[in-house]
Amino acid sequence: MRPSPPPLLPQMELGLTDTRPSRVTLSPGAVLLRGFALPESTELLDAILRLTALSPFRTMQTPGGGRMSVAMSNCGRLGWVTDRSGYRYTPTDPMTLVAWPDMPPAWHALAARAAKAAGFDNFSPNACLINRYEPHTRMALHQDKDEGDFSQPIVSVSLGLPIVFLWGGLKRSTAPHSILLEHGDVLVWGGKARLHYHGVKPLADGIHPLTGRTRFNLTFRFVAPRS
Ligand code: MD3
Ligand code: FE
Repeated sequence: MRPSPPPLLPQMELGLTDTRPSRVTLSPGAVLLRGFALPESTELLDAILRLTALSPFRTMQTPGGGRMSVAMSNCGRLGWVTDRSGYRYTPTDPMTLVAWPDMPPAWHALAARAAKAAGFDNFSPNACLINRYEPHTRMALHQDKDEGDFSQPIVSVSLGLPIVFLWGGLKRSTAPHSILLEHGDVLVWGGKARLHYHGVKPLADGIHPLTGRTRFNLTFRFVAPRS
């Protein structure tokens, strides 16, 4: 029999106060906004279910012939995909052969508000990658460089189980720092941080009251229209 994970003890029940700062600059251009999306987290989770009923979660093939362990979907004008022919953004979901679902206005507004809070005005994402992690799912160190316009930040929203996020430098060889991303946390990556290597450690098993054994991550991007 598998040992069951320890029950979650809310801090308040333990009589503890979270004294960590809510806004942390990790490096120039990289800002962690702890709990920024907490007030709308249940609405975000409801919307993820609605959107992924239209464009279901799927694991994608890498150009090298492997398969990513993260299950993905998208909303917005463009969606990120990978298959044997490479990484790219497409206006159509290759699984359903119709356009990706519209980005909910509340999602666009949240991403723009977070970017502004981190010092990036006028962020208007046209793509949102929706990642789903189950226990053991991980994401290897990589750069996000398929967007074409690196003057715009990327805004990421974490929901459900916590995960250890790895944040490296401009070269793959730079040893990454570890930082815990929790339910409701928002990260903004712009300026010098935009092309930094990053990834996540394998998701540790657990039970989140709103998502069960799952973590979701939303990444809001501005993808330059192809000329
Ligand atoms: C730093 N996702 O989808 S989010 C990705 O938790 C991705 O699902 C991870 O990396 C996840 O591409 C990490 C935090 C993040 C997202 C984009 C970044 C950090 C970033 C782009 C540039 C630098
Ligand atoms: Fe990434």
